[in-house]
Amino acid sequence: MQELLLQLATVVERGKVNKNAPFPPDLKGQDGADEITAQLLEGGVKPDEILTGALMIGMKSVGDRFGSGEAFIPDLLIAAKAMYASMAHLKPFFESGDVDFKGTVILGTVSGDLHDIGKNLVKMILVGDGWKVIDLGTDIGSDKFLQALKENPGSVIGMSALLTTTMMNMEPITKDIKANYPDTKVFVGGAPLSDDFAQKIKADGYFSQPQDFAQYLSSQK
Ligand code: B12
Repeated sequence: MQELLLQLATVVERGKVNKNAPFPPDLKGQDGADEITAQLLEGGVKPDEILTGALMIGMKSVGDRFGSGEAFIPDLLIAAKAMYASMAHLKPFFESGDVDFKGTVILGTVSGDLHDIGKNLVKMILVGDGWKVIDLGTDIGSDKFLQALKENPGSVIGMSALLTTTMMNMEPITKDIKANYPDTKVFVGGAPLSDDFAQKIKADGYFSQPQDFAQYLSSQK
C-alpha cells in the first residue's frame, strides 16, 4: 500500500486525473488519481492517511517545482484537478458524521486569493465532525463575512489564505469582524501562516490541520 500511496502522490503532482485522461502523454492508459484512490480505500487505507501520505505530498511537490521555475500555472491547475478527483472519493468518509450540528462555522478564502483546495478540505472535515458549514467561497472580504455573521449569529469564522500577500488581508477582516461582532471567534489557516501571525493580527488561533481545528472547536463546546 505504501507504494500505491507514492504512486498517488506522483499522479497528483503530474496531474493524471484518471485512466482515460490524455494528459500527461507519458502516463497514457495508466491509472490516475481517481482509480488509485479507489484502490487505496478498497485496500483499507484510511482517508486521513491518503490525504497526508499522498495528496499533500503531491501538491507540495508541484508547488515546489513551480517555486523553482520548473512548473507553470497549467501544471498547478491540472494537479488541482487530480487532487479533486481523489477528494471526491474521500468526501463521503469525511462527511459521514453526526447530523445534530455542534454549531456553525463560516468559511472563506480571503480577498485576492483563489486557492480553495485547503478550505474545501476544512469544510469536509468540519461537516464530518458535526458542524454546519457556510462556505462563502474564495476572494472573500469583510463585507461578505459580516453579512454571513448577520444572517448566522453566533457562528465561528474560519479564514484561509495561501499567498503571503493575501494573508495580510486577514488583519483588516479580523478587525472588522471584531469591531462589529466582538464575541465572534476568528480562526485562520493556510500554508504560509503561523501561530505568531495569528497572534499579530489578533485572531483567536491558527491551525495547520483541519482535524486539529475540529478537535479544538469540539473541545470548546
Ligand atoms: C494548486 C495551486 C494553485 C491553483 C489553485 C487551485 C485551487 N482551486 O485552489 C492555481 C493555479 C489557481 C494557483 C494560482 C496561483 N498561485 Co498557487 N499554488 C497551488 C499549490 C500548488 C497547491 C495549494 C494547495 O491546494 N495545496 C493543498 C492544500 C490541501 O493545502 P493547503 O491549502 O495548505 O491547506 C491545508 C492547510 O494549510 C490547512 N488550511 C488551509 N486553509 C485553512 C483554513 C483554516 C481555518 C484551517 C484551520 C486550516 C486551513 O488545511 C489544509 C489541509 O491540511 C501551492 C503550493 C503549495 N505548496 O501549497 C501554490 C502556491 C500557494 N501558489 C503560489 C502562487 C504564487 C500562485 C499565483 C500568484 C501564481 C501566479 N503567478 O498567478 C496564483 C494566485 C492566484 C490567486 N489570486 O489566488 C505560491 C505562493 C507563494 C507565496 N509565498 O505567496 C505557491 C506556494 C507555489 C510556490 N511555491 O510558489 N495556485
